Amino acid sequence: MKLHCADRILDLTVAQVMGVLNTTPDSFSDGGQFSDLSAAIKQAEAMHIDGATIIDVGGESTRPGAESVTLQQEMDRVIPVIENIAANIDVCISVDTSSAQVMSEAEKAGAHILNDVRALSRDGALEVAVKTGLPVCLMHMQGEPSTMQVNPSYSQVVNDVFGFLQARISECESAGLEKSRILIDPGFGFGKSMAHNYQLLGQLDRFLDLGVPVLAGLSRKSMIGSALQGSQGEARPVGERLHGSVAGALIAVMNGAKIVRVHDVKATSDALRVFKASQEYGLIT
Ligand code: 7PJ
Repeated sequence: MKLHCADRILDLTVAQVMGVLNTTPDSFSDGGQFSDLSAAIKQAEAMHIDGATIIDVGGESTRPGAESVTLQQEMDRVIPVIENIAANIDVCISVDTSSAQVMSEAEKAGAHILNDVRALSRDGALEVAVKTGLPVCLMHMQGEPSTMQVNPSYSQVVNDVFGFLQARISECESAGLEKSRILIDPGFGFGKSMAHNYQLLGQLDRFLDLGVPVLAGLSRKSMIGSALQGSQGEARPVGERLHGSVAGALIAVMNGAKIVRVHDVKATSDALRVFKASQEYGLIT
């Protein structure tokens, strides 16, 4: 299965690693240390060398309770980074945004994939996405980041998320976005309890019925921190979730994910290479 991304082709017969490049000063998992341009480029380069075939550039923090960002701030954060990566690194660039204007400018700056945690629901986003000709990741989220973790509720989480994504794929297709350009993501941590997240992870293969590649992002998220909680019930700190995150990424891929969005690229790539070798030698189907 090949995904055409502007002038590039991603081979999704093998699971690909998407490295997270946050340009937000308040990003929860890297403390904002990459907000400076040259540091961001260095980080992108390192992730590429470590095995990332996609770099996901984001300028809006969507962690629970995060403050909203202005359009200008988001533009100032992500566009120079995208331009610079496009000029210097031989890698696919995705832009993590919900804004139509940012999508449009990102495409001009050299982005290859649009990644929208709001599944193109904001004003103009769907129209702009169609115009760019780029592939789009449609993610499920219940609520908005500021309040989404307050009391997430579903009648049956896997069915509900499946139904949402199925409807969104149809709406996008009706608006002129070809199915071959669509990716879907159940949105781990976006308006989901621990139980919701693990039901989605355990039944991720259900989403393959939608007929488009599945992307999964659970790196360093609270579902990992909660599974690794200490004896007093305290969540494992964000900086100590590497091994748990690698396990989560591997489970996602074994359950059919074709792209995993991660912070720890080298560790994840190593795990996926061992998985691939096991498949090639017939140990796992
Ligand atoms: C995701 C994302 C995710 C997709 C973020 C974080 C929060 N995009 N952007 N899927 N998460 N497609 O990294 O914890 O899960 S930002």
